[in-house]
Amino acid sequence: MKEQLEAIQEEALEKVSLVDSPKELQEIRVTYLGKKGSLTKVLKGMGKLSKEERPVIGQIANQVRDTITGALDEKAEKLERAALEQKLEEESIDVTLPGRPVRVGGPHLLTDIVEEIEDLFIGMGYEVKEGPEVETDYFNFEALNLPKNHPARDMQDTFYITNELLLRTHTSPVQARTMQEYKGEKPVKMICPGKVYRRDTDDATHSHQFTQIEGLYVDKNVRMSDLKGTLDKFAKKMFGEEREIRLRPSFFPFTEPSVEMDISCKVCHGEGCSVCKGTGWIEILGGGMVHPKVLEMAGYDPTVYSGFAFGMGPERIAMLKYGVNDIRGFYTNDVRFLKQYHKA
Ligand code: 2NM
Repeated sequence: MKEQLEAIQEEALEKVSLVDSPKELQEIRVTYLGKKGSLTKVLKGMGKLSKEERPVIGQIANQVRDTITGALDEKAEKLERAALEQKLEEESIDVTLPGRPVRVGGPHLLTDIVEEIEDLFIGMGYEVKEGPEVETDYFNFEALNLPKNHPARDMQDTFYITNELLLRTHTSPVQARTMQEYKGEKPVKMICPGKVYRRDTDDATHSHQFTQIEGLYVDKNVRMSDLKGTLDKFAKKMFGEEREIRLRPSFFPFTEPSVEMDISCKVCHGEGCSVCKGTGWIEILGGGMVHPKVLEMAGYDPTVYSGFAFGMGPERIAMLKYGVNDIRGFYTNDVRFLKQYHKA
């Protein structure tokens, strides 16, 4: 019986040394130490032994059981450790590797300029209004004192869709719509940014589609001096406190009187240079007192209400502010151009 036990131990240890999975290890445990295991069977036969033999064989059997259990436990721990090490190896991260650069986009230069202008006027109590780019002939022309066959309609070549529908040539129709919406009953203080369209051939300074921001302030007792003060504030905030403005007489069908506004040249301080073409001044916008007919058509009594309006091109503002020399840069979306003007 002693030999039998020793053979079992030898065989079990051999098997334990060969396995490499916890599942197989468990199978060995059952095969030798389980209820129907081979060691258990031998122990069950101990009753047949003599009184003298029993304790001797019993001691050996215990030793064999302990040895096999020890080998199984040791192997189990070894396998567990190996599995953990493999897992750590597989999931390890090299924190010293350089990161992959994340390319971050940003607002378009024009978007930034438009928002900057919006913020300036919001700060002066203006609301921001938008309107349709496909406009009716009525709001784009008629309501702005440009009746059919008016010669001033030739000033802007228009993309017509039908006889009555067109791509708006300016954002003024948004102002006409707003005045009509307010029914001549309350003041209007608004700006309207947006895309406009003209039948132009694209070159460095012209584009068939560009951006406009127009402003309108209608109330009782609005005067030309209010327009001048407002635009002076705007020019200084936009281009620098040292800038001067000047108004020159001009003509627009929807304003009377009409003006064009220049800002003093930053490059030569009025001496005359290539940027201001020797004049010391740079034109940046147009405006004037809203024509009584425009007020009247929108439902405002021109003997009670008066107003000023103005319009500017954000592309031109951006070109002057940042020295961009080709308007097409705004629309071709070459990232090398655009990212030069990304704000931090
Ligand atoms: C300009 C110049 C002058 C203008 C007029 C109006 C309206 F709808 F109130 F009559 N909106 N914008 C206006 C006047 C725009 O842009 C150079």
